[in-house]
Amino acid sequence: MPKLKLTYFDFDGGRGESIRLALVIGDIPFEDHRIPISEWPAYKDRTPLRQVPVMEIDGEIITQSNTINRLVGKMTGLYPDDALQAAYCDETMATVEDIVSKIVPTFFIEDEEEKRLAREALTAGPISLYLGRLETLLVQRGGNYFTGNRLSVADLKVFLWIRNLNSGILDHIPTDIVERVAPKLVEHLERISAQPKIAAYYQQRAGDSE
Ligand SMILES: N[C@@H](CCC(=O)N[C@@H](CS)C(=O)NCC(=O)O)C(=O)O
Repeated sequence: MPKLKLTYFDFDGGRGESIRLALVIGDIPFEDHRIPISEWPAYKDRTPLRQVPVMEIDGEIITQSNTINRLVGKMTGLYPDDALQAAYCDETMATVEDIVSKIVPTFFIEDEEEKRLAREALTAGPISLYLGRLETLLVQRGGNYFTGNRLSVADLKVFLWIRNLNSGILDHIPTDIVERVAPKLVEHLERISAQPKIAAYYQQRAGDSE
């Protein structure tokens, strides 16, 4: 088994979290190198693209979250062997990546009114569009999982984005937007959260932070 080290921010979400979850579900040991946001400016130049996540495999660096998702998915049985099912998995992950890339610029809007207008426009437009598309994909794939009728890294990535939207952490994006626009994604979130290894992992994380 290669030696794995994942570098990402020190919170339980974002682009690094599905990678952590896949490795936890697959019982694959890895070094979970978490960088406090306050230390990021000083650390940034040590990464190839000034971005995280970064995965080191026996010291060799791999960047790009979905590439790493596919890699750990293959290592853990959470990525399909079949070409079409793999395309479904990739499509779902790329869809989440697309919408996240549209939301991220609003983090840097300092004027609160400007941020509100930007996020309201996103909610009415792209966020609703992408939620609808993801719900359609879920239904087309059988209604429970995004590919192969079983858990994959695509489910982890969607679950984490929906959890983020529902959490209220994104000011000016209503916490009931998913329930209103794509209720089947809320059911999916509940299905994924209830997976025994995921539930146990977050229980342990909650215990660690007490
Ligand atoms: N395409 C890259 C995007 C990576 C990315 O934007 N990472 C964010 C965190 S989720 C980051 O490093 N932000 C800090 C910065 O840009 O300074 C990927 O999918 O890994």
